[in-house]
Amino acid sequence: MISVPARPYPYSLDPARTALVVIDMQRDFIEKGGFGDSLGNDVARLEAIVPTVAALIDLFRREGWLVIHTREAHKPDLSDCPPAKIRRGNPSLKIGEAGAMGRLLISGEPGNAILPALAPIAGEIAIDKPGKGMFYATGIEAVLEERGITHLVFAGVTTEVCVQTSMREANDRGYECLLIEDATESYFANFKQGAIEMIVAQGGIVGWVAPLAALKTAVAQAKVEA
Ligand code: C5J
Repeated sequence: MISVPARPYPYSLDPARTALVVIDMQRDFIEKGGFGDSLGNDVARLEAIVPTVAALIDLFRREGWLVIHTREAHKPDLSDCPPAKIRRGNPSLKIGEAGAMGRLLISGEPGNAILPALAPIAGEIAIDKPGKGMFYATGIEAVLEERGITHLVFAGVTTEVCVQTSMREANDRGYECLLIEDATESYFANFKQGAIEMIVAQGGIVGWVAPLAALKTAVAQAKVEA
């Protein structure tokens, strides 16, 4: 077991049973002309975490640990997108309409792709999710069970929407969840901080939070002690 200094208390993980989940690091949320931009958000805030997310993915790849990527994505015929979701926010461009990077939030469109710097490689899992959470209508639970995964380390965007929803879904299913706080971001700084505090409150009611440096140091330390 590897013990990571974290809030609200150290997080223990078994590498053989741990996966990294990188939530929605896709052009639609991070680049101008995408879905996030259409809702009036300042997308530049999210781009700042790309190097940290890349370093976290790199750590998992070097250790040979499982990496899972998610995309918020709908089928081209929108049969998996509730009309309420399309209407929500009265955006300048709606889900399914053509924007600067193709149809917004539609699987296979250029804007729906994960950023090239963070793109999945062979052996990694990439899932499309029609909702905010990674478990709703994705089939990922069976995949995790088959691989014996019990611990999930989270990164990605946005902290209080798809990351927090996925962590809560995972927590309710019994997974031990750690959020890497400098590898997640929100369009709203106070929402990121608020989500983090909600996760660690009440003895870690949703899970644990730690910076990437704490995870890296713990992994290196475990090797020295082995
Ligand atoms: C949002 C997400 N914010 N990936 N999606 O709609 O957090």
